[in-house]
Amino acid sequence: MREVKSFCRFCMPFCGTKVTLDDNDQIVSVKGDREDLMTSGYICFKGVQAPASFSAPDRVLYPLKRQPDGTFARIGFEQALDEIAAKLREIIQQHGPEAVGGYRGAGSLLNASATSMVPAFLGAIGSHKHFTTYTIDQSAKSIALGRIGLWNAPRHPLHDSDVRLMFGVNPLVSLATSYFDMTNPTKRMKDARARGLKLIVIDPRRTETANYADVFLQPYPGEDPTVAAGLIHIILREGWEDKAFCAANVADMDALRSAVAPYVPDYVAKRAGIDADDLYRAARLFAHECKRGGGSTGTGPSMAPHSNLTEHLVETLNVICGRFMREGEKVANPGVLRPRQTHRAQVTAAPRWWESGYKSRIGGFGMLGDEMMSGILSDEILEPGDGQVRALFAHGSNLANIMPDQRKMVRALQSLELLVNVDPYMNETSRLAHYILPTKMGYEREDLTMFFYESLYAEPYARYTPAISAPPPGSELVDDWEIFWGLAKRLGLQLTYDGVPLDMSSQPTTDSLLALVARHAPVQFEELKAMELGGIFDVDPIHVQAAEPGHSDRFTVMPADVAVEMAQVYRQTVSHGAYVSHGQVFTHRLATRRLRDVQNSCHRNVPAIRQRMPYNYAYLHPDELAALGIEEGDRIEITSDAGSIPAEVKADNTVRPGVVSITHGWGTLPDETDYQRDGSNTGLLISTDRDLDPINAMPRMSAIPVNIRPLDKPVMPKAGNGQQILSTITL
Ligand SMILES: Nc1nc2c(c(=O)[nH]1)N[C@H]1C(S)=C(S)[C@@H](COP(=O)(O)OP(=O)(O)OC[C@H]3O[C@@H](n4cnc5c(=O)[nH]c(N)nc54)[C@H](O)[C@@H]3O)O[C@H]1N2
Ligand SMILES: Nc1nc2c(c(=O)[nH]1)N[C@H]1C(S)=C(S)[C@@H](COP(=O)(O)OP(=O)(O)OC[C@H]3O[C@@H](n4cnc5c(=O)[nH]c(N)nc54)[C@H](O)[C@@H]3O)O[C@H]1N2
Ligand code: SF4
Ligand SMILES: [Mo]
Repeated sequence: MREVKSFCRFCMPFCGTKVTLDDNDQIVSVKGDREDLMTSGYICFKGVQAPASFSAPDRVLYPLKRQPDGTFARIGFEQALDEIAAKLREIIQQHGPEAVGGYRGAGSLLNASATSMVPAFLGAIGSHKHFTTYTIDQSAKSIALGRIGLWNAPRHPLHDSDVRLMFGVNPLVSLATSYFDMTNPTKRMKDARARGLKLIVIDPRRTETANYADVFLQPYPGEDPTVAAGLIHIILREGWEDKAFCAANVADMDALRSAVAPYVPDYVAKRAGIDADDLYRAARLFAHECKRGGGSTGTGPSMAPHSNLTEHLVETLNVICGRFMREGEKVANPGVLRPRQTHRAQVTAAPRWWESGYKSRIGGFGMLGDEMMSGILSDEILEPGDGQVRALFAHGSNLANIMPDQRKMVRALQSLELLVNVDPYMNETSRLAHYILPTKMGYEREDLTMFFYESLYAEPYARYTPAISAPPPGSELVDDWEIFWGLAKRLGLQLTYDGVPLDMSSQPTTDSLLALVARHAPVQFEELKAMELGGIFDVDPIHVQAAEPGHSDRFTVMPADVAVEMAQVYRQTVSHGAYVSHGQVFTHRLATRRLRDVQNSCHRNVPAIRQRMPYNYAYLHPDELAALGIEEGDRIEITSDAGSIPAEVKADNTVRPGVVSITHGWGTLPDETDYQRDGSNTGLLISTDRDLDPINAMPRMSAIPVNIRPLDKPVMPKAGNGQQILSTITL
């Protein structure tokens, strides 16, 4: 037995850990590491349960190929790549490069050596069909910046902010927000509060984060555009905006004034179901009493209807209150692994990236960076014609479980000529794949802290870890990148990896790829490797520079398309308790949420986690239970205009009446799901045939109008299916 330091890679903060290994280098236990530079000993239950995750019975230990009868048989890794390459060659020859697609999820985005591989591979093939979870998550953030414009210097860091305004984000549970601190957030919150940070939280549930709020607004889900417009209305009416900043940097204050004019506090309060005085208190605290720190959103508003409008208005709050760093201020985190940038106190006018360049054949959607919109992926696969996706790589994404409109996504995956799932587990997507190429997991591979969101750390921090544990005995597992490099080599493609052409004649190593990722760091890669805990590289501080002489770009806070949507939202008639959606009437709104012990669809295979949480409960206020004549533990059916799911009820007085709060990532394949065993999949309540946002195809994934009906009798378990490995986990 020995103890080694490393970091967990199950979710974004990459908590520093002390891992006990047995003599075969298998993980025995995991603890938080108090000496970790960022997380100071914090660890969650998922992280502690890593030994069970790494040795879970549904871990796939060697490559598998689906047989004609639907079962899987072992295949050698090289043989699998040969066959996949041959099939790809045939598909590309017959249908062209656009017939090949790739999808990256959390398992790819948390893997520093491999995450650039899918875009590199598709780029080399010449296909645009690159998707990630970003466009079913918070891509509204890019749309807002794309329409308002970008400030060329950072926002105020947490330690130097006197206020934060949070719409539908719960960093104390999700440890993931672009504008708080994901490392040890409860400690960060307590420290910040002790220092005097003011907090405003807007959420239909009194969240763990809301418990620290000075002002807590608990609106109905889906009313964020109304609430944000109301805040702007009050701020402009009272003259609390940063007038000098607006005069110098905003082009269209008058258009903003007229767009928010109708959003008077009484209208907003009535529509959102909040108190007009609380709205005023929030506006006053944010804009008048505090001067540093801004507003941000999370998945709640970004999944509800009008998500791009909400994000636009929240960013507008930041703009009109001038909540950006100014000339002369020191940038708290100029980055370590990414190239250092010059920061200037100036605006880049709205780039509206998606309006030029490639447009999708389905719906004519543009691109965000090199990504297409996930909301149309199923149709890109199902819809015949030029450019139809026929071969798909799922890289670290459990598409068959987590995609909205689950039934349609599953149908699409089943229709593919080639589905390759690059994933360590026999999950729902694996069960539909032609090939499952299992990979090493976190502690089994060399890694770096994630370079593309390193700016989310409070300080310029980076860390390397060696592979500390061995893959399970008897396994044949590879590092994820080997799959894409091996296929590119077979197809004669030149990969450009993180901007650098790779040598395709001799196979790289994980370390050589990580050295490329770290090529901009202020220390040599070998030096970084030698720093057991990584480092905070506060070298050559960067200060915000003055605007370039003559620079005249301005923010556009109320462009015509946003003004049209503002007016549309205002004209909507909303009657709470009787929501109309596609001709049907619904009583409640469903709000999405995250739970501490699971990460999307992951960790359901850990027995200790299932003991705490056998399925995804529907959380309802106790008054709702009384009104529905049900008790905690009873089953309900939740029905939207797209489908129905069963759920067991938990009484929860933090949830606003009128709302059902339930998480995604549960259930299994639609026709095989048995609630008792699997929980239920909220993706079945979402349609991607309609309700897609016109810019980023964002589906309606929160604030979904639903009806709730008590189920007379419990759903009886169906006979187990031997192939469903998940079912072997005892609840
Ligand atoms: N433990 C754990 N951590 C995770 C994840 C996980 O599954 N488990 N998932 C990871 C992922 S993929 C992501 S993207 C991040 C997301 O991180 P967050 O965005 O912080 O996600 P949540 O914790 O669900 O917080 C969303 C909040 O929005 C509220 N909400 C729902 N609908 C609305 C609405 O219409 N308006 C408003 N104002 N609020 C609403 C919910 O009540 C909830 O409190 O978390 C990451 N971290
Ligand atoms: N209804 C509804 N649907 C949602 C959401 C919602 O709130 N409501 N949230 C959406 C959001 S924000 C997101 S980000 C998505 C999440 O979508 P995904 O990212 O697809 O979700 P995860 O379940 O986290 O899947 C990660 C996968 O990576 C695998 N994995 C783990 N480690 C590795 C590795 O080292 N290599 C490889 N190759 N794979 C690995 C895991 O086994 C797992 O299958 O779900 C979205 N879907
Ligand atoms: S929060 Fe938990 S799962 Fe995420 S990195 Fe830290 S220990 Fe791992
Ligand atoms: Mo996400």
